Amino acid sequence: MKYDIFNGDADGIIAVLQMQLANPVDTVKITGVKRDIQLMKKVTPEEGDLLRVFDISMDKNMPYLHDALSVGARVFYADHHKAGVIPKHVNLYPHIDTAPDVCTSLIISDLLDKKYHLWAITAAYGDNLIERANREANSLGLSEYQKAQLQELGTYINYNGYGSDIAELHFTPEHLLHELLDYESPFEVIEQQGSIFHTLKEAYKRDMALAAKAEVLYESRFSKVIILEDAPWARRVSGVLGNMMANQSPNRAHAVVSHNQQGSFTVSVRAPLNNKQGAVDICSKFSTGGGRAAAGGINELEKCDINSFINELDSFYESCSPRSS
Ligand SMILES: [Mn+2]
Repeated sequence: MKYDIFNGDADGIIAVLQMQLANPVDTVKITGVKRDIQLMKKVTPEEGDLLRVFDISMDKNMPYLHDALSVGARVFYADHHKAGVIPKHVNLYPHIDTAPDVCTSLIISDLLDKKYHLWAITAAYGDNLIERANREANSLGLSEYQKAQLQELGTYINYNGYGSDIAELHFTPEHLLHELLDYESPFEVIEQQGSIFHTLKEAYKRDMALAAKAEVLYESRFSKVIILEDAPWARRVSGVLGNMMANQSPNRAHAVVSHNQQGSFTVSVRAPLNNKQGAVDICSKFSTGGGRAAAGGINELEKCDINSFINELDSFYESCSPRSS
């Protein structure tokens, strides 16, 4: 069997998209909502299987990776999240780069000689790597308008990945991948009337209009925390809202708190854009937290821990903020 195992956000979907456009392979697709990252757990590999894994932390999948290798499966692994100690194994092909301005789709684009670089740029915008995406776009001579278009598409695909479970998403990540495979270039799906781009755009606008009224839980020079109400739309905007606030106020850290179906909070953290560090460290202090330097999350934060979280967040960025104000 062959498997494509990928995160359900823009970066994960577009990593597979590039591979499949370059060389269509019939694979079983294993994916989930954005926060569902222990995806290798969902596979029972056998000898001779090929597992291609995209945009999920190797560290979080390590036991399943070891299982796969020990039964004699081959594993291609491309990612930019915390990796842990990468096993040395003849059947493991790791492409890991945890630099803060790298995403999985850019790693894949390099492997494919930038054949679908417009798609990789779209994914970089989706992962909110705006500066890097702009730089790559400039190298291709894209106009400001074209850059804005790719940023929109990346944002919408990313937005679609957020929710408590697949049922809360507008499209399953697998379906979105399937739809996007019709387009060699992201500009084609943007230009086509009635395409999935336009459907997502409308949905995004509806949800974001509701989000504009969110309650501010905490605000200082160093951080801002907002809380959303307990509703599917709120869980869908929780990630993109953090990115949007980060872009608007680049010197502050941001957290978006939402209610989950386990009765606790789900938290999405963005480090200040001008100080991309610490998000993963703050989130990892809580048992279901993780992420990378610039962006992290806590899947299930007990409600009684909210003040301790806010305290960790604010004091971290206070302590590393430049002294000049
Ligand atoms: Mn990513």
